[in-house]
Amino acid sequence: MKQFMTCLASAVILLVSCKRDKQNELSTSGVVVTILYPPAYSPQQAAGVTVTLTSLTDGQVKTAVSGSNGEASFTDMLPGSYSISAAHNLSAAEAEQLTGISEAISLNAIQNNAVITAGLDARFELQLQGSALGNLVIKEVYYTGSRTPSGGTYFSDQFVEIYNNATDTIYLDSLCIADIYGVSGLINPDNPPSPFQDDNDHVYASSIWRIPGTGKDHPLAPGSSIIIAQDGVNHKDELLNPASPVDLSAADWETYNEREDGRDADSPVPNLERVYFTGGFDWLITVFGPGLVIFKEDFDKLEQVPIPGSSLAPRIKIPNAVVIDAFEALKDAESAGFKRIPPALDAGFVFASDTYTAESFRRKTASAINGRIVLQDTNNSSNDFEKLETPTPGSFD
Ligand SMILES: [Ca+2]
Ligand SMILES: [Ca+2]
Repeated sequence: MKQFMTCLASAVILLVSCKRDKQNELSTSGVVVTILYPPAYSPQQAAGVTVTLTSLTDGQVKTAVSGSNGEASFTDMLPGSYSISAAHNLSAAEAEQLTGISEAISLNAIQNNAVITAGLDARFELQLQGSALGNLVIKEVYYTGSRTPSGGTYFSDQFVEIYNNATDTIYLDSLCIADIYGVSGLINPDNPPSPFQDDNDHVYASSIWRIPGTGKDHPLAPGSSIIIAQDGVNHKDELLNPASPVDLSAADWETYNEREDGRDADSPVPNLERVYFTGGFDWLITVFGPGLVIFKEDFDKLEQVPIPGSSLAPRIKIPNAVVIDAFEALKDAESAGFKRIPPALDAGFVFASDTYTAESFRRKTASAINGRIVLQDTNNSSNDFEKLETPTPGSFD
């Protein structure tokens, strides 16, 4: 009898131990975590990223590195709740390959409470996030104006196009555009350069227009643009200038300069806010070559500065630090001494062959990332812009 009991006990122990083995075998799982770059990056799969699984039960940590397919694999994982995290630093050169924008960036991703069930292989997908790379840029400026069929001059068809050159949506609310004070060259023999030239830390605006909105009213997707027209009409109309190169009736914004005498027309195109204005009938930017900046800053924070030796209205002093992008055009190749925009914002300038040539200046394409055009931005209009025989509002053709 005693022998039998011992035997039975052994059998029970054997059974238990066998069951425990079975449980251990069942309890581990394989886990694959796919790491993706932010949506605007190409390719999407992020290789070489260290992925960390931290058990929320006992704090145990396991790591694996993602392969070229973006997958990091883990074996023998015990069931339970985990936190999955990934962090990845890109050098400027690496970021340029993936986004077209040459800026170093740190990317991160985290998923809390990832549940691993006993015996079941699990897959998770994490998308890395980071601050936007790139920014708004001036894509095209058509300032030269055009000739009418009878050889007259026409300048109401000017426009500026602003492009989202970044990896994320940018909200245009409160974005300002300004033309910078100073002549474009020796238009008259006694023309002096801007009296503000010695100040390399600011630009001095003659007029400022602003996109309305309360913060998130006007999103602009990566690779998209807006057109700001002097007048948002079809300039090819018989009554305007049939020889104009542009129809701006589909412009996003126009500069409507409301006046008692109604000299500027208010087309159905939405109006920019006129923040500060020292021009005439309309926001005519000089056909000899304007200096332009886009920026964001409360107008009330900007200093109003008298023009030395002039009784004209004060100009608005804008710090370089708030300027997002700048464009400088001067009268001709010999006009470098008339630069109005500090080298830190724009080290060069463009020039047209003459006034009213219908020539336009468009920023060069640096690369295309998964179909999204990335524009060249070296803060030098001489390098970054090319002269076109005719404007290309809203396109690159
Ligand atoms: Ca207008
Ligand atoms: Ca309007």
